[in-house]
Amino acid sequence: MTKIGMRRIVKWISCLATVYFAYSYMQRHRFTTATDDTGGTEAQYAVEKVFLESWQDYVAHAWGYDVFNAASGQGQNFGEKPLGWMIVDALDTMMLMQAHTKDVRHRLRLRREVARCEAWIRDELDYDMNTEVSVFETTIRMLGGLLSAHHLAETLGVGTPAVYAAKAEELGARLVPAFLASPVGIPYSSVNLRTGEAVKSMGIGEASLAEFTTLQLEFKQLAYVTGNATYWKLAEAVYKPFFRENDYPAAYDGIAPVGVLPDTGKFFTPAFKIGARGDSYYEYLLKQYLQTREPLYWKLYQTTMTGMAKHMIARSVPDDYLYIGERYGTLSGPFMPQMDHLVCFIGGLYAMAATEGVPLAKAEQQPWFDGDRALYWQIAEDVTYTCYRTYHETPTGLAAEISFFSVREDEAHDSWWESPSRNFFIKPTDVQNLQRPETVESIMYMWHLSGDSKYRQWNWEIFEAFRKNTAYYRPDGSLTYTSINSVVAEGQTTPRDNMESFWLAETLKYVYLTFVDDFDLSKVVFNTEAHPLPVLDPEELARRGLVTGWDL
Ligand code: DMJ
Repeated sequence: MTKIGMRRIVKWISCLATVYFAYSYMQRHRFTTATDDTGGTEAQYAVEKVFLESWQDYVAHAWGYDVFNAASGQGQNFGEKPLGWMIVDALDTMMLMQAHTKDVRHRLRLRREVARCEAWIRDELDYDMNTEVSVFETTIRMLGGLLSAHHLAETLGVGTPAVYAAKAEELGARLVPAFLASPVGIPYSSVNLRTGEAVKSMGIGEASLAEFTTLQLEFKQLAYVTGNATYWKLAEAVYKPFFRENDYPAAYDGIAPVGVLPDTGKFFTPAFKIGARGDSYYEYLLKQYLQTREPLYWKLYQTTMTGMAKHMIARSVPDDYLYIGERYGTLSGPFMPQMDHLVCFIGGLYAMAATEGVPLAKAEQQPWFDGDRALYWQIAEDVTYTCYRTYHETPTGLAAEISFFSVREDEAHDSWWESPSRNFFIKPTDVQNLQRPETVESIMYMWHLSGDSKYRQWNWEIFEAFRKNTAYYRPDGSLTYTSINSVVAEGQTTPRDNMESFWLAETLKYVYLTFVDDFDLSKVVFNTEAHPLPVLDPEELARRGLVTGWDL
């Protein structure tokens, strides 16, 4: 080639590069503020960046492992082989970001990472292992993750649906013995993936309410994808025994204790909580209705909401923050004015119950929008505000694992941290933050359903607090993100040496979706681990023989 020819080629390449960088810069800076009413392009970019930093640090230090000890930069597995805990849980966040990003370089990187995950799932992930796993955690994270990857691969064209469907079917089949072990169909809490041996939880062997009632969205979707109605039937069979054995819901106003004996269905531990061990029982009643439109689940959900208003909801002193407490013994027994961070999903749930996923203004015009729906919306606004305040008022801008609310004007607790507004306290044992998603989840729903820009501002503020306080620089200067020991300690936060998979699967996804315009919440149902599953057509379900086989 002549010198002139060479020069021309170099000129063309540099010309193309300039156009490419100018284009991607313009795309990124189309809107100038992260919380701009018209769009969140800059915020989207910032969240993608933190996601990619977190993810690529995992890839560099612990690729394939189930647990990522982020501060020390090491990986571990739960059993003899990896279950895909980080990879499968994070995958659909990458798929969604790839579909919605406005940044060309991010899109290319995300596409490469999706392909890396898919190849690992296809070639390395092997569920034939002599390892006992939690039925609940494996269902919500792995089965849910595989089924949503299947759904997004089909609808967004990002990946090979058959790879995910095959793995989901294999995993589902290996979880089935947990259901069959119980004489009444309430699954034991763990199962060995190779031998099928099912094991009750330690001690008396009770099943946690939230655990055996948070499998239904995934098993119903699996039945739909595989055409095997057994998955559907097994998942639904869990309800009848505990309803029948305990005169539930009538005798309990719809609020159930958190412990149940799996061989009979009898209630055991008399603790009533919407947080740990109780939370997603309530969530999956509404979400099954949204997934399949079976009226039974709407009826059940409404019963539980009435009971919640009667027995569990309270307001703090001095500013009336609405929160959901705990009861012990009976439903009129001692009330604990404390709320797990886990409860903060409930704002989003109430909002979805009010509008069924369409914007509030549209829902209010529907014949079904009645006084109950209006009340659900009001509770959604109030409890989401409280959860936001548990972030906004701490020195780090991050919420603690549990907040304890004031019931008296002169309330004081030695050695507990007191919020500036005096509405809540944090005990020294509860000051940690595990990068949990529930508050940003509710705020994401409130933004899409109300269009009120304050919700974007709140999630931006929380995201900034995560970015500042959960970022950790190792001694070699490399960056990671990790849970922290205290949200109230002054100065530098200390890391807990763990990046939970729900940081990638849920927290960053929900913050991200807050800044995606026009995300239609009436088309998908997020499982409790933020994996989006499709809303199913009732007529198609009936044609396939997938219908509810029980009633109250
Ligand atoms: C997640 O695994 C799920 O959201 C679950 O339902 C509750 N806890 C964590 C996140 O906090």
